[in-house]
Amino acid sequence: MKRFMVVSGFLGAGKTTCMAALDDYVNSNSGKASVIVNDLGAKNLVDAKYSEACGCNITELTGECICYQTENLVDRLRRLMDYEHNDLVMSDIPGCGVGALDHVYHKLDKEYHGEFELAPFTVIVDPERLRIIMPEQADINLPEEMKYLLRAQLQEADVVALNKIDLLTGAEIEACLKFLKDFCPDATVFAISAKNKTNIDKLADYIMTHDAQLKEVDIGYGGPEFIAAEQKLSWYNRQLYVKICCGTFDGNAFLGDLVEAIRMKLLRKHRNVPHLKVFADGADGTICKISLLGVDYDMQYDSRLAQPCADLPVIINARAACESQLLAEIMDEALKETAKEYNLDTVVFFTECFGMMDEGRI
Ligand SMILES: Nc1nc2c(ncn2[C@@H]2O[C@H](COP(=O)(O)OP(=O)(O)OP(=O)(O)O)[C@@H](O)[C@H]2O)c(=O)[nH]1
Ligand SMILES: [Mg+2]
Repeated sequence: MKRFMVVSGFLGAGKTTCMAALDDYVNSNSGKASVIVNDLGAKNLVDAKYSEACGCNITELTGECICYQTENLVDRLRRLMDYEHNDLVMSDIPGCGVGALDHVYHKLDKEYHGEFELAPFTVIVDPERLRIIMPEQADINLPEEMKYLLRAQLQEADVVALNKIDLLTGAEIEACLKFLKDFCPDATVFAISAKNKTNIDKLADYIMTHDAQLKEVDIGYGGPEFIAAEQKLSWYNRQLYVKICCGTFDGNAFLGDLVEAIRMKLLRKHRNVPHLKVFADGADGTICKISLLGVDYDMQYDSRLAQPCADLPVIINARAACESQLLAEIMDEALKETAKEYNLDTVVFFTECFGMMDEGRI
């Protein structure tokens, strides 16, 4: 029997980075691992492209959260396990997601009993976001309603991985760990840096040798707090192509300025973007990937193009605390203005933008 694990956690907590680190560790040490990149909306998302570029074994399962496509998930797991002989398959759920303990783990246990070995339900935590539910109740410009998602995700956890410890002092790590151990007394807590691969070996060894607890917890799924949180969030996915009429341009600077333009416009409207991701494939095989974790933070270049470019295919994914209509307008304006600054022609191939709870969304 082969192991399957769900990796949950708030937007930008580091799920994708952590799964890539675990994938690399398992593939180099004890067997074969693979990642299912799950998100709402279209294919060709930044997480899939970036994970692939980092050398991770990935397959995409998009459209809906894995909570609502059990048959597709099972088909995929059977292929990855029976034909491709993976020892561990991990899937994330969308970063606003909760409910996978019931909708995925308990469902697999009941309806496909014995077919899959369920590894601990793992929740990745960003210490900066955790501060909003810690006693200090930090105000980091996120809607109050997000607190429900952070708490509900922790309630579901068998394993909690406090991520990004490379950014913390020893005392800060201790304070976060103490809070997490009190808040989730039946979970095993790790302190990791997915980026630097700190303690990924310990986390991997644990999830390969322990089983999910299959806890029964009532997280208030579908209730008023759940609805209030989901109502605050919008998803934006766009694929486009930019080209300069003559010469070359600095693709890294262009994408950075685009992110900055989006950030400033959201800030002016008092909206936020818990995770904005931009990805571009250079002609020389190098990539640019930028993450912005909120309007108050600096953008993070996770990878840069090595050379100036004449053209560039770009993917933009935003998970925003902003109404979908306003978000779409902000994105259009930011692209138009930034492309003009760099003298670029733009072709937009695909755009989708929806509020999580928009009326009429199928
Ligand atoms: N300093 C630091 N940054 C990290 C670490 N792990 C992830 N990050 C950064 O945090 C940002 C978000 O990481 P992702 O892995 O994309 O987060 P995610 O949870 O998959 O985000 P969504 O899929 O949008 O919910 C990226 O810029 C990462 O490089 C870490 O251990 N340390
Ligand atoms: Mg991700």
